[in-house]
Amino acid sequence: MNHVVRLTSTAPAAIAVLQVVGPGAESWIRNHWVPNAASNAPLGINHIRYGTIKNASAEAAGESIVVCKTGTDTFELHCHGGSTASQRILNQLTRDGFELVSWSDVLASSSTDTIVNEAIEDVLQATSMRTTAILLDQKRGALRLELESAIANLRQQKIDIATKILQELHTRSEVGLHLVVPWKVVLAGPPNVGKSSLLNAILGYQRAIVHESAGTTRDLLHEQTSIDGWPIQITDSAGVHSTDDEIELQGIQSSLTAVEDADCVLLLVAPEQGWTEPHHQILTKLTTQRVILVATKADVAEFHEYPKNICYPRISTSLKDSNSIAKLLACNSHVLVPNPPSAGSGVPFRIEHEARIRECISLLKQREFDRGIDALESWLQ
Ligand SMILES: Nc1nc2c(ncn2[C@@H]2O[C@H](COP(=O)(O)OP(=O)(O)O)[C@@H](O)[C@H]2O)c(=O)[nH]1
Ligand SMILES: [Mg+2]
Repeated sequence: MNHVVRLTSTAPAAIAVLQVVGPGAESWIRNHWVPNAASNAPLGINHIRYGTIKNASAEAAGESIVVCKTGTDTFELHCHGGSTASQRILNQLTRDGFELVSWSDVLASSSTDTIVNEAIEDVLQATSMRTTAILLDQKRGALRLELESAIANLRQQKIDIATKILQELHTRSEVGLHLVVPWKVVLAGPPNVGKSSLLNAILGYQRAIVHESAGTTRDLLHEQTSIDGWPIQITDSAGVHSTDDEIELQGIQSSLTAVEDADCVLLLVAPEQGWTEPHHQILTKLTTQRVILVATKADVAEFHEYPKNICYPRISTSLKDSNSIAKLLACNSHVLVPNPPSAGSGVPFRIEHEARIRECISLLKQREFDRGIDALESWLQ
């Protein structure tokens, strides 16, 4: 069967690689590809050849690619990264009868180890070296090894050791579930405390409009970045305050919903206004314990008068002091992942992994040891 697989991720990258497979692969390439050095020599295995894939419409420029034969009836086409160039070639191939096969289908047919397959799929979505390294550890078997060790201990009636292994894995699943899906970090506070300015300082460019007049930010503004290698979706929000303005009220409602959904909230307080009623209102919406109190505009005045019963980490920042922003980011990284998994340790990285481990821990608590072993073994089969 003639088919094509996109080997590289759809995330932005320098190069995209398509694998074209089947008895019709070579003739398709010969019909659509013009080698740079005119030659009718057959494509040998592992020979690298440069050329251009012709465009379906004769007027448009073709796409420069490298062709490499990697096996009988199997070729790789290396083209420019991003989705435009590769998608155009994919469209040409599928129009000519090549079936588009997904990565997960290829993995499922080449390996029976689902954790390995899942890790490979997630590595393709990873956006930092740090998260990639953790996922590669799981691909190499770190999670499987710890689960097998839990089973072996259960078989030897070492229930405490097995429970400890599973509990540690369960703790690590929190970071595991955020290797691809970013942590949601929300900047919240009353108007004019410097939320949009801080967003821009964290991102390193002017993403949000900053102005001395209150109510400049009216809607939620999301941006993807990473802090210390942890993927983050950072959200700037409208300032919370009392108003009758219908549009502002909608913005404030969105801010409070964002706080409710957040994995981490940076609650900003500025020296001019100090601690206000909106700060309390925001705190009542929290569903997370991950909060940092950020006293902004430290160059104007230092703010310290927090209410006594509010015990979250505190940081002072000033746009004029880049060290203070770096300190905030370090604090944020620590609040999100206080104990980063050490190299080589097992990390559950899918929702199903967390659920299976939680279920097994609960079986062990009920002293259902055989069912615990069965649950783990059926997962690893
Ligand atoms: N001096 C000083 N001014 C700041 C700082 N951060 C923000 N501002 C000013 O505070 C005003 C409100 O900032 P903005 O980011 O729009 O606040 P937001 O309403 O909370 O988003 C603007 O005039 C900013 O330039 C800071 O660290 N130092
Ligand atoms: Mg703003």
